Amino acid sequence: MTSSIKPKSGLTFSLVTVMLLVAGSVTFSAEIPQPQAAQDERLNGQRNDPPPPGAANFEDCADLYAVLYWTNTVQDGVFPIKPESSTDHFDVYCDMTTDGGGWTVIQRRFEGRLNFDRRWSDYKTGFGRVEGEHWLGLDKIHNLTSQNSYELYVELQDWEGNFAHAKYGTFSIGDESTDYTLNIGGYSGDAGDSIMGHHNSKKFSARDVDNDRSSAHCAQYLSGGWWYAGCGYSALNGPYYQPEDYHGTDTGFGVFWYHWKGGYYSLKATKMMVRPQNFIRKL
Ligand SMILES: [Ca+2]
Repeated sequence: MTSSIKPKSGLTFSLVTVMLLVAGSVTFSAEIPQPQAAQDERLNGQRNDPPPPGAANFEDCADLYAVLYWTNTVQDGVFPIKPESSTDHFDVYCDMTTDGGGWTVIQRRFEGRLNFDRRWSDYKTGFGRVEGEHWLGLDKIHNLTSQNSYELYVELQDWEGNFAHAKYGTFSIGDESTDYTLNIGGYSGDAGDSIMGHHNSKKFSARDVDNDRSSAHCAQYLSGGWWYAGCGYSALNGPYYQPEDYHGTDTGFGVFWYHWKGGYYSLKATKMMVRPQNFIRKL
């Protein structure tokens, strides 16, 4: 049994086999990625080395959470997963602490160093580094959310140090043939609902693809890909502004969530993450 499981930070890792005794009666084994020194990492955590045997046993971070729990190593970090319908494993950032943990992060922004005003192909495959600011990719989000019934957690932070969240009991997106149509419902939280009421059942748009329901091109107008209608009440992939560079309506739209801070407040940080509805918080 190991007690040194840590989030991996590089391309390579070894495997540690851990025998776990569950509920005093059922024994199973699980192989856990073991970190090594940081190595070069390609865009979006894509690997160019073949996966070690047993490396992709986890369908998502909720799947992995149970193993970390029983080895007393629960912490946030980067881990490889492989959803059922994915052909390859890939790295994701696992939030194992917010609201009971087990969350697979699909979008994160907090410093504005990564450009989100991108083309369809980038939103499809993902961009950024999963340990930092990134968009996981629409194909991966589809593969994740199509293997089970998933929920979505949106965490927002303003420049005064306040946090708010919006949680949706239902969240999935279609595949590319549907233009990644959004299916979302079941709002709860303290941020207000700025997706479900307006953006549900809408297709994704990017700067080179206009699938919205406006005469304008919302993804260009708001400078980021999203499930726009006409255009909408949220744009978490909008342009990132430092507070000294943002002056409300004079500047235009930034990273906004209308029902918390209004349309002319550009947020400091955002995090979107998914988890199966049947995740068991307290093992
Ligand atoms: Ca349009």
